[in-house]
Amino acid sequence: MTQSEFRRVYQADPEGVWAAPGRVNLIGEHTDYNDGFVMPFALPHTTTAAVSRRTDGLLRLHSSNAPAPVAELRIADLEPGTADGWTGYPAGVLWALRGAGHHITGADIHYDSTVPVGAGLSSSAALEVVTALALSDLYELGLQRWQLARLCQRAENVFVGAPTGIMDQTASACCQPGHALYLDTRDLSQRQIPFDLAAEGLRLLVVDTRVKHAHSDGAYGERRRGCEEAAAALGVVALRDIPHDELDAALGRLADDGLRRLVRHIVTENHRVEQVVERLEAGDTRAIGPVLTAGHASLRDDFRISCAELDLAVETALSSGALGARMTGGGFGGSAIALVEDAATDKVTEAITGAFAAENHLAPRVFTAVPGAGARRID
Ligand code: GAF
Repeated sequence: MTQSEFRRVYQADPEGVWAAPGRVNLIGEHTDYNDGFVMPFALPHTTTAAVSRRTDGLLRLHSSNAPAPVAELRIADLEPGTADGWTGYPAGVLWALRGAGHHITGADIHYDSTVPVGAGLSSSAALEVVTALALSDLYELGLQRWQLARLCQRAENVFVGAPTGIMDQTASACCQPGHALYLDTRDLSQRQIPFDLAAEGLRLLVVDTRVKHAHSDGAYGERRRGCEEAAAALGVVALRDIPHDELDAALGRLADDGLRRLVRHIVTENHRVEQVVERLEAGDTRAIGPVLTAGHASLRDDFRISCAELDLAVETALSSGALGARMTGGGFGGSAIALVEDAATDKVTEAITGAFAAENHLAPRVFTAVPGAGARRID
């Protein structure tokens, strides 16, 4: 499909086809811009890119998901603000590669994607990472996965202008099938944690609420600035440097209740990531449920980034038998996750769908997430 569309659009065969996945974050929310811990896994949903090199300095972009004529950009002219909408992500990657001293003489790219857009499942990271990997391979740049992730984050932060952390790009670049990625966002050291729920008679449901509240982008930046202000007030490089057993003392040194709440979320969330890793490594998968649920309460009450739809999905999942549930991703809409026994899948799904209908919310999309592969060449 991606290949034949490339042929139709550019009248030639692509040199290769690459894929990069979206992600679900199991635990560790908003910790990544605090140098903390996260634990995402890759979705089977991917963005694929069919790509060929060019020699005339042009970047040509086309996507099945945004039917429009081919966008044509001159690589030498790329600066923040020079590419609109979805094209900003791949253009930003070219800009970041060039800024890092890599010589790219041009590319024709056609994209297809099955990653839901606006669902908090990292469709933008998938788009960035697939572009970076394809160009790194074709131009033989020899970039390692963590370097691709850093370049993609720079594209998103500076070129697109979204102040995100490094989790989504690293997840898309580094995840492995059947595993969750335990990542230290300070130095990008990582450990693959086996996460095979099917073998244990369990499932992780994703509930895409299909809402994205308008203030989400501004609120993300506000939370980030608040965390930085709190770290400065406490005299640490990042909130990651506050150990869990020193939380109360740190809170006692902050007069501002808003900052205290941010600190409490980040410090307890880092601790929850460690608890989830310990329980999974001990083979006690069902015991991660309450940790996930505690994470939701912290995001709702302390970090204050949940919303009515996410709370309803979580509360309904829990009251209909889920072992644990929480919102996942940036917040203010997007998706929630629920850990359920296989046998409870239909009951939980129907309860959520029914609760959304009763509140006149859009019908949510509920699906089972099985940990998939990170970015790769597929043809
Ligand atoms: C978004 C951001 F892109 C990530 O970097 C991360 O901060 C996440 O929200 C919250 O954990 O997905």
